[in-house]
Amino acid sequence: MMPNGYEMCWLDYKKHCDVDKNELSKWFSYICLFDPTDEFQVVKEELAIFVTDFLGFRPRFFKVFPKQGRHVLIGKLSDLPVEVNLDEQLSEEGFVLKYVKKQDAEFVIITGISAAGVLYGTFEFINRVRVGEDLRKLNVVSNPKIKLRFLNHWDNLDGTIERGYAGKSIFFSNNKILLNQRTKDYTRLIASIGINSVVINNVNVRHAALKLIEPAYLKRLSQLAQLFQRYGIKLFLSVSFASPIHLGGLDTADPLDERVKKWWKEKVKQIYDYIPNFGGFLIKADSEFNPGPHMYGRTQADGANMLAEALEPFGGLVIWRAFVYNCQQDWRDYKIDRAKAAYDIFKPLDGQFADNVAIQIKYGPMDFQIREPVSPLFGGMEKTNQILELQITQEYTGQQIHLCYLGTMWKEILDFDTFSKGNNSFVKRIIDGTLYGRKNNGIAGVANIGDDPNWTSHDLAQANLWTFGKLAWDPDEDVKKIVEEWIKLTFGDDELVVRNISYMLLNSREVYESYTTPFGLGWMVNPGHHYGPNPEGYEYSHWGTYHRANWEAIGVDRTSRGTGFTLQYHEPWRSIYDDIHKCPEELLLFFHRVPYNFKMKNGKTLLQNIYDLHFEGVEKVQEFIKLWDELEGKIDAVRFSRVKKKLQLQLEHAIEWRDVINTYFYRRTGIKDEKGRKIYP
Ligand code: GCV
Repeated sequence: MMPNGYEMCWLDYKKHCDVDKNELSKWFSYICLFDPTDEFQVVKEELAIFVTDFLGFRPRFFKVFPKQGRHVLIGKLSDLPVEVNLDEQLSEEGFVLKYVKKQDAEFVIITGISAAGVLYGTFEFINRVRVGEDLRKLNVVSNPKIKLRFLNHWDNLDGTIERGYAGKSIFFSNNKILLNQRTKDYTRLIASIGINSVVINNVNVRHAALKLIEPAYLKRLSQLAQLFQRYGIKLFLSVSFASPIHLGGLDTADPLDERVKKWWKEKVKQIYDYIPNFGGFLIKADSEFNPGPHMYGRTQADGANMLAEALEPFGGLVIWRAFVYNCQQDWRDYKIDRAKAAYDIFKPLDGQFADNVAIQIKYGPMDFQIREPVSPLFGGMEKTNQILELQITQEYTGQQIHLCYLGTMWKEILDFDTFSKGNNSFVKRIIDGTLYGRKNNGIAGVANIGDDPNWTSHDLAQANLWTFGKLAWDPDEDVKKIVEEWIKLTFGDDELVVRNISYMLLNSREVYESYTTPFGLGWMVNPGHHYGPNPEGYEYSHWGTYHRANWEAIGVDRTSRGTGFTLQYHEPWRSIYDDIHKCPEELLLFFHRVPYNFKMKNGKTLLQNIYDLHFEGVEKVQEFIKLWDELEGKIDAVRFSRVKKKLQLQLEHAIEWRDVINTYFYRRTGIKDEKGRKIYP
């Protein structure tokens, strides 16, 4: 526990695994730091916290090169007094951890080309020490595969967080910007998982947030940006496309209007005067009542490029969201399919976006449901920078009350083969820039943190934040390995602790899916806050999210015979999704309208599968509780009981989901559960 009352997740250096601290101390009594340009202040700070908390003494730093003993040696590659042979080339943010013996002295070296690289290496080094890795075997070269590794915060200036489930904003309160110890600890936390870009405010830019790019806020933002910079992070802001009207007094925000262009150019210059390392803008335009270029008959490219032109001289980026769709649909209109919108709007613009524009695309064509197919826009655009948007915050996935580890889902998305350039055209190869050779690609996660003492409300939801960073650094990394490392750093390396928590995390997404909306159904939530079951909550609304269940069938026909959504995919997906017998069953109801008595691969009907999954899902939550109970006494009492309470609540709410959904279908169809379990008539 930190002195000011909150915890530092995986960075709490007091928790530890079974390691020989006396042996380890020998490496740390004499840390050699080569820092001619004084860039490693935060590296020093981090090591000082680590050695003090973990080993129990304050380390000393020296600039001389020792001839004897064991030492940690830190510096940029170009400044090191020893030669380090590399098996792989280092990129700007990459790092090296290497054991070297030189005559009577032994060194573990942390190095990189940039200060950020050395900092990332320091965090990784500390993690490896904490889990007891043999330092004499260290030989790591690690480069981030994805260039832009974003956290997006949906924080409002009044301190609330849109879709936030872990308290209030750590950035804003009462329309003021917060800058305190917590801001610094946040920066440490996210730098430790390799995040290099942060948007601190909500994409829905309203009220005071409209003024964030005014001098009254820019001064303080520049201090925040400086803090971020010390940890290799760039500050970005969400801005309103209508800012020239709100702030500039113009009567238009038309991107082709010369006055509008001029206004943005001057505004951008002013921002850079205050914040020389400013990252750029994130824009939600023409989306859910936010203004955009469509209002003026212009394209998304016209809008994005106008801003890009203003940012270009300063090296700034425009991150432009593809979440554009008609949110005023009539539910009676069977021709419009929201799933098709992003592709229909953006695909024709491929090649028209400026080099410093990146299109940020939600992973699925709808909106962060527990299961959706991967958006066909990945693989649809070849000449456009792309950012994959994921939701770490659990809006539709249990709101940090339910255990729902998302790493397994993200891995499936990253590993999805779009076949856009033949085999192996994976999403991860699009966003790491290797498939299409574009430069400004990335990954963005909508953050799940707030000012709760444990940052994420559910302690196990910290694993989602951790995993996001790890996959952003290396989308090829194994999720099980990522999870186990997190458990060891967070709860220690007791075998049962690692086994049980790992099992719970790795299975939790399927469990949540099974008692909520399996087979790609989605959306059966209460409108507005999106928590808890409501089978027809969105059925007659204007949001374009319908399942159209009647007495004999459910689902939307999105095949070539229906809305034509499947035609947005490359072969073989187009044919696979189009065919009810070939479509992956977990997505069946996303692509097809299916009779309840449809026979599935396991020989049972669709409806019986729905009933079974809901009963089994609840049983699995009971199993999670049993597994958690086995850990009593093996992890600290505070966190044990906090998680226990969440699991009990999850069980209660899973039962509600089970009964509401099963009852809904039973009442619709009149078909009984084969096994005669309790469903309400
Ligand atoms: C920030 C969904 C959410 C909104 C969110 C929106 C978006 O519709 O419910 O809260 O707005 O997505 O991603 O822009």
